[in-house]
Amino acid sequence: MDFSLTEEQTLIRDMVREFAEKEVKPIAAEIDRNHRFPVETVERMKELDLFGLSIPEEYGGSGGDTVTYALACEELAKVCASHSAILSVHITGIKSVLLFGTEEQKRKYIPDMASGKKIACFCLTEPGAGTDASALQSRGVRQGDTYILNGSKIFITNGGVGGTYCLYVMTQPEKKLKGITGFIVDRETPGFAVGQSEDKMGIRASVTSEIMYRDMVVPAENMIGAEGEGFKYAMKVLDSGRIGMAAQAVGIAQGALDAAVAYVKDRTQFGKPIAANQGIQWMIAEMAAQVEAARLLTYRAAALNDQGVRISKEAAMAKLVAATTAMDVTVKAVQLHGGIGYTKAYPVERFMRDAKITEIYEGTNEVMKMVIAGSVLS
Ligand code: COS
Repeated sequence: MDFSLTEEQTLIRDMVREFAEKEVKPIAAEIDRNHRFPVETVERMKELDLFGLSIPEEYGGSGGDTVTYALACEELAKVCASHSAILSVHITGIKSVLLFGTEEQKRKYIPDMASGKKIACFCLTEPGAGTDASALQSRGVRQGDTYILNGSKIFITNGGVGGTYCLYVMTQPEKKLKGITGFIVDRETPGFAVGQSEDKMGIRASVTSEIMYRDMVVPAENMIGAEGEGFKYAMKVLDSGRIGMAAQAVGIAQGALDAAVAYVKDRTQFGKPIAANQGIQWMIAEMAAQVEAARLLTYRAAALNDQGVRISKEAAMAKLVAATTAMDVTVKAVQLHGGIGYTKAYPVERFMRDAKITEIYEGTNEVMKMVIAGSVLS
């Protein structure tokens, strides 16, 4: 068992770390406060080829494996979880086409997504279909060589800034989850509209929007894979997406831990740094061990994904442990800062708000437990 990173993984991690430190960190508080999508750093991420990470070069991606992608998500989240979310969900958006699209679809759609020219969106959730992803109300009705799509989606990460949307709708409602079909939809398609964006607790610099489609005509050739297979495709895409989410949680937790370590060494009370107290040391020790455990589970799920085996359980374990860790560590980091930690003078209150979403999106902690239990008990 070799826990070391390859030369390529190390190079990309260091490149993303430098970008995050130099260019993202200085704006992280402001974009959170102003709820602002960071156009300038997103452009830089395109220049650095981050939007094509883990996407094969033959489709215009920048290559690299899932571990590399996880490292990038982690490094971004260490300073700003919004940047990590923007990247991670974009890659999840591409995966529907990469894993299940035809060769023609891959050549037609992936290069523009992988370059960042068209940001990708993964569109599954609806008001009545969250954890129960099979309860979709969106409908697709075949008409000749086309499908007519009607419905709406909510909580779509990158929704307001997307270019290409992988949309899952019911084409055979009587078949329930075996009646779900995926489609590739361009933002310019008549009938497609972006609705309101959410005013969120955390990851406030990422745009989370409602999207709507009314009598939208989509060519049948834009169908992803086979009709009725959409649920399985979406679940498989989410399996790898959850690695990005786990990595994001690890990054948030590491960022909070780093901030807490710096603070407890600097803050003096009763004539000595508070880090000299054993109570504080034990908190820091627990936080550090939790972060490392979450990281190892995340890298392992990523490495397994690259071996092409089913990783539903491993990804769910990584996301569950990493999200719980992120929440726990960020709450403790605020506590270690005392009163000032509750203000915006330090980043830990932002990390705490950002951590919460990792316990919810791309499958709640409870869904992760359902997936894990389903696998363990089978
Ligand atoms: N990979 C491949 N196939 C999968 C799969 C996966 N990860 N997960 C499920 N399937 C298949 C199953 O094998 C089963 O196939 P068969 O009918 O051929 O046996 C089928 O899909 C149905 O699976 P299951 O019975 O487990 O589905 P459930 O309706 O019980 O759903 C949960 C299970 C709750 C785990 C699933 O709906 C889920 O993950 N929900 C959360 C969705 C989510 O993350 N939403 C957030 C959206 S993005 S912000």
